[in-house]
Amino acid sequence: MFAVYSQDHQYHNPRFELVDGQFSPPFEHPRRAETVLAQIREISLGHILPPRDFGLSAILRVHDEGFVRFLQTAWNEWSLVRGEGDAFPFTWIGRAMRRDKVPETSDGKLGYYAFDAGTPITSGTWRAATTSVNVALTGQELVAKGERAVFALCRPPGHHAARDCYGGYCFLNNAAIAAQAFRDAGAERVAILDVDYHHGNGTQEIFYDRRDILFVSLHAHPRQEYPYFSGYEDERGAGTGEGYNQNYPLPWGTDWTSYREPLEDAIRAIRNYSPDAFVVSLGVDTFEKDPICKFQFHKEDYLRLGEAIARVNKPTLFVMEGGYAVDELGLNVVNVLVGFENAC
Ligand code: OKP
Ligand code: ZN
Repeated sequence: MFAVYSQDHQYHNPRFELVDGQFSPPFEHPRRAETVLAQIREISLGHILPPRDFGLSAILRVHDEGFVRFLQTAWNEWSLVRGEGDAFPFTWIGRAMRRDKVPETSDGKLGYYAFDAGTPITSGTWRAATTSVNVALTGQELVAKGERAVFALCRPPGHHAARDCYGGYCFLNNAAIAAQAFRDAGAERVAILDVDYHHGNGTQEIFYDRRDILFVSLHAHPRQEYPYFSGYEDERGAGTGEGYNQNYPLPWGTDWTSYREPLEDAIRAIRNYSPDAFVVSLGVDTFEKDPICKFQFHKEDYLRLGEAIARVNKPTLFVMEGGYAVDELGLNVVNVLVGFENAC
């Protein structure tokens, strides 16, 4: 299997993250991608290709233009007022406040476009986030041209980024942009399976009213877990997209034994949909030792997960999302890819 990687992810290297009311070392850091790269080299997964530059057009198929321009200039505008540190919002749109007006100032725009306070924007965030999109799109192009499967080693991740919102360590939605690119390259139906521990609220929102892109997600229940306000079972899509969004919220403590059935159900739904292309939002923060998550996957379970994904039996693009147990991260990711390849 080809992998796509660029070291430019390193341009997103925040100094701190707001965790439990304190500025602490970030969970989402450059070493994550490097350890996954080392592990795919170690097992000789296949050639590792650099991304090519796709420009902004594919991004603008999915994201709001004002939002994209904001991300592009956010840190520069912040630094003119606030100096060299990373940009954090300090305000939010309250329930009954105006969401139809975008403020002009740095603080105002950060509050308008962010949905959490744990996602700093740094001087290099735009460069890293657009590279991450290019990694996904390079993988997408290879799959569209006939590869059975490609692994896009994206960083920063993307599945929390919505049409005009960033948060959850995500700025641009790599998986959604790739799924739309499959459609634009002629695929009639695209399925996305999100196995990250957290609900992919961004991907869900982007395709919520569409039936040409099926979104299926297994994740920790939002009544207990981030992102809290999205990911319930009754979110099933809207309008012509009704029935084409499927959530499997699962309780804290979920292990492979209790994950298997909902996963089989999800895979069955995707097979019935018969997509022309298949995108997997691959987070391995379901791991028992993940520092910010509460599922109980063991390392061998990722082989089984890869086998299950292979049963969809369609051209497949893996897009890297979360996973924060950095010592085991590479092995867990590779186990999914190896399990997949062995079952093909
Ligand atoms: C991104 B992805 C820790 C809070 C962490 C943010 C989680 C973002 C996850 N106390 N909150 O889906 O892996
Ligand atoms: Zn996650």
